[in-house]
Amino acid sequence: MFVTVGLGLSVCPTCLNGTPLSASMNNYSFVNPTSLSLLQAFYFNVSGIYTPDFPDTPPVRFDYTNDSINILNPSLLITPKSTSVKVLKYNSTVEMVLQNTAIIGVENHPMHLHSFNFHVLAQGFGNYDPLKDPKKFNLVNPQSRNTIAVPVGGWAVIRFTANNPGVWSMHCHLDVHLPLGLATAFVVENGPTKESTLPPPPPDLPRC
Ligand SMILES: *[C@@H]1O[C@H](CO)[C@@H](O)[C@H](O)[C@H]1NC(C)=O
Ligand SMILES: *[C@@H]1O[C@H](CO)[C@@H](O)[C@H](O)[C@H]1NC(C)=O
Ligand SMILES: *[C@@H]1O[C@H](CO)[C@@H](O)[C@H](O)[C@H]1NC(C)=O
Ligand SMILES: *[C@@H]1O[C@H](CO)[C@@H](O)[C@H](O)[C@H]1NC(C)=O
Ligand SMILES: [Cu+2]
Repeated sequence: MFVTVGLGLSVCPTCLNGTPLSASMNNYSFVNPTSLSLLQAFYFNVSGIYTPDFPDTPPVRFDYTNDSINILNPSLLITPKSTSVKVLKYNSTVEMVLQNTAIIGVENHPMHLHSFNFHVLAQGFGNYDPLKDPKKFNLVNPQSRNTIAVPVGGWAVIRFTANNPGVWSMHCHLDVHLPLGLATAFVVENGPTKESTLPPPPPDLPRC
């Protein structure tokens, strides 16, 4: 996956205490569901809580880290709200390039993944180069982390194995960016065995 992370503007300026600021991954600004949790929706097969349409690439290609972007291409600033997740087959290997954008402004985003540790293969400044930068991948002794500070105006490449079924959030860990929508979630499907199948909710799960 190639995933942009950064700020933007909301189409709904009054949504978040009047601030027009928004934030997104691949131009999808995440909104938590209110009627049911993501995990319950997955377990009980309830549709309409999330959409499995989080894209593997940004909908628009642009010069991601060019500071002039806000003036040159103001139409890129608006990021729509949704509850979009990425569905993964059990045990699949996920490689993700996290690319910071200069929309509104370049900023550090400590990207945190629930449930999994990932390997950090490479990091750099500017736009990720799919031809040159894979040569920098550390496939020998990469760091194992659950959070990666994507370099300001730069990129980081991570890899993990989706071997834990359930719904797992991936989000920027800055308190101010999370409610702005800098998040998505992975829905990891069940595996072939009982051990790789999501157990039912506990009987004492609090009810709304
Ligand atoms: C959800 O759908 C799956 C696949 O069709 C099925 O195996 C499972 O039993 C369903 N779960 C519930 C709680 O209905
Ligand atoms: C940013 O984009 C503008 C317009 O395309 C271009 O002239 C400029 O060289 C770019 N800046 C950098 C640092 O690449
Ligand atoms: C995000 O999506 C909106 C609505 O489709 C579009 O206007 C905007 O240009 C997109 N921005 C980027 C950075 O893809
Ligand atoms: C998941 O992948 C690992 C490593 O390839 C393999 O050892 C294991 O058997 C797989 N698990 C299942 C349930 O397929
Ligand atoms: Cu952030």
